[in-house]
Amino acid sequence: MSDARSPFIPWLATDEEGFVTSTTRRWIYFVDRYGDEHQGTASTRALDITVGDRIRFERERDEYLIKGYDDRTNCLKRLYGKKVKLLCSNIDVLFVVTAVGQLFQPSFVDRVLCVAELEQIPACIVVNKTDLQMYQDTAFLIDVYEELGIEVLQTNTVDAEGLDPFLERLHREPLRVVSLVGVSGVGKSSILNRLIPGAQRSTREVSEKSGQGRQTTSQAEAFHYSDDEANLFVIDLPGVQNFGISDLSLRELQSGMPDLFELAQHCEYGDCQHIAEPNCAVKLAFERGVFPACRFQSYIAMKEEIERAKEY
Ligand SMILES: Nc1nc2c(ncn2[C@@H]2O[C@H](COP(=O)(O)OP(=O)(O)OP(=O)(O)O)[C@@H](O)[C@H]2O)c(=O)[nH]1
Ligand SMILES: [Mg+2]
Ligand SMILES: [Zn+2]
Repeated sequence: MSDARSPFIPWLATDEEGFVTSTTRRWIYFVDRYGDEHQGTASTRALDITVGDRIRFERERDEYLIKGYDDRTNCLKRLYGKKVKLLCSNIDVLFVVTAVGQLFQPSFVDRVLCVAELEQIPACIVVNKTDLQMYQDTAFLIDVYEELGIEVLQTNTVDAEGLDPFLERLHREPLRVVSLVGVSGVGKSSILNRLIPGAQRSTREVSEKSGQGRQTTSQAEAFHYSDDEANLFVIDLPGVQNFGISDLSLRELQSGMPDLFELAQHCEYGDCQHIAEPNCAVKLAFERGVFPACRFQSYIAMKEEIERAKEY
């Protein structure tokens, strides 16, 4: 039965389909097309379920068995040690959240953008905490990413209107699932709480966190958001410090950086690594200041990480 408090999810076609909102070692939490919440366990075919998956379930008395999940349009993953961690799936827009000042880390942003590009997840950068002093570095980085063709939104969670650019993005096209990714402390959960006050995600200053690990958010969780123009889920991810990418090949790394890839077409050697080769168009562009130093540094760091992983 339809629950008056809960939203109807039009893109779940049948009563046996659900949308995964969170997972634990034991349980998969999901909502059905009427917005009713359930918890179930997975059959062996559905063990790698992530938040954002569309599942098919069976009900037997009060127990729910998840039989499988639909093909994913994409899946955001990162390497943690030697293990691939699946973060979330079926993302229509990935918001890479940063903040003014030191929390705007291009080394992190470039990793996520690279993985998003390879998974064909549209990405958008959010620079949060614009109520604080806007440093020159931040303005420079905003230019770098806009130049790359990536939209950069500026938000804060202090003013009532601080999320307007974010809301405008949610309203621009029909979206089902978006996700917030970023290092710890940039304000992902604060953005979520502003957007969906009922979510009540805990938020904290990084420096206040003692002895309990670095992140405030420890579990990925999807929250439903709707207004006159939007009806979608927002996934709040735990802060990620090391977004490992060493499962990628060097070829993938280059494809994941479209600006570098385009320049590389003009290198003398087809297999140019852009380190010490003669007539390297990437190095030349870097030396002339056309290819931003931060992008070049990110490339070198990711390349070294991939090569290190191969040595073992
Ligand atoms: N000045 C200012 N502070 C903010 C803003 N947004 C969030 N904060 C503060 O930043 C701190 C971290 O915010 P969180 O929302 O917990 O950050 P998070 O990205 O979810 O962090 P993790 O869950 O650890 O990944 C909190 O103390 C917030 O109050 C903002 O727009 N301006
Ligand atoms: Mg959080
Ligand atoms: Zn080159």
